[in-house]
Amino acid sequence: MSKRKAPSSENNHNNDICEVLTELADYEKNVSRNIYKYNAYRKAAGVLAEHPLRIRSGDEAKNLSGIGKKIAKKIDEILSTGKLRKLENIHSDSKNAAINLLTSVTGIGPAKAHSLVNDGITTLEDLKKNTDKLTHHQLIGLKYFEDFEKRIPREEIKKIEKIILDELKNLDADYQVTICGSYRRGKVESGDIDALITHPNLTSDKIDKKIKNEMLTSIVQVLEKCGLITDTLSLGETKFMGACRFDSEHPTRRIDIRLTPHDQYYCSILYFTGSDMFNKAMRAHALENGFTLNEYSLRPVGVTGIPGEPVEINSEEDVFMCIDFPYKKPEDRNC
Ligand code: 8DG
Ligand code: CA
Ligand code: CA
Repeated sequence: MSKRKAPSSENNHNNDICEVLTELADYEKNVSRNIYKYNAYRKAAGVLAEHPLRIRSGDEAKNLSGIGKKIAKKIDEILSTGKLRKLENIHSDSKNAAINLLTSVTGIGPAKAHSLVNDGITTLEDLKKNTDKLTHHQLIGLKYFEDFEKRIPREEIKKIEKIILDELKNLDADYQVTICGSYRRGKVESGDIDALITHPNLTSDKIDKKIKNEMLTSIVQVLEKCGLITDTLSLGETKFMGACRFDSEHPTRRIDIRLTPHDQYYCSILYFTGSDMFNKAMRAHALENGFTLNEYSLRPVGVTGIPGEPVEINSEEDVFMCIDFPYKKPEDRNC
């Protein structure tokens, strides 16, 4: 999805400011396509969400990392008027509104949204009349637009998790499954389901693309057969993106399934648990301590700047320990 949510609102003393900054971030990403500004607003929102006190002025906010003069000025305006003119102007521009709407259809990114709007396609009705302009992924996104906009209650993900665990156990008892994302961070609702799967036979040194692809294909087939998976958006070598449904009483949900080598499993779990802001902070900390961290591995970076061989990782805790970062439980990674 092209829109990422505002940082957690639970215990957030600066929620109103965070919401405005997150909307500005979305605008920069989807309309201006300025990723630098997008990241700056996201970072500022993240820092404010984490701040244990209500911010009383832009000057005070400037003491926090990631908040400079321009954002501080906006904070002053929000605090004194309860709104921001820049955002009001953005809202009143119909082209922006159209791009925002179109980018909320899965598969439609900012570039595609711009091109559709330039062709005069600005509403879901317009999209339905121009299906020839859409890819298979975008068509499924349009088909389930209302369903995909709905948040998924934790209890429902729990039930879906059980189906996946049971079905894969039947396929091969050695499969390991972890539902990551906001669900693993303990959220009561999630935007989609992020399933991470590994198998002891799958290791990065003897990766056989064909075997990997066959494994993922057979996993998807089993989940289709039992009626959980309803549609495929894309099926790659290691990543499946699709739709699933618990039963006909429930909406259709977005599900991502990733197959990861066994020796990379914990780095992947860490990455796909997020939050993305937490990942950013952790990666930066890793670098300061001479390591490079990504969804695959943790590697030392020598003076040459070239990453060395991956460190052997057998748990998430191992990663925290290696980079000297105090361990945080998934529930505490919601920044
Ligand atoms: P949600 O689905 O409830 O909205 O939240 P989420 O589970 O945290 O977000 P997600 O979009 O499903 O992404 C899952 C994790 O993937 C996220 O928590 C951290 C990792 N991730 C990043 N950066 C990005 C990114 O730019 N896009 C996406 N989709 N995921 C990212 O660290
Ligand atoms: Ca998710
Ligand atoms: Ca996801």
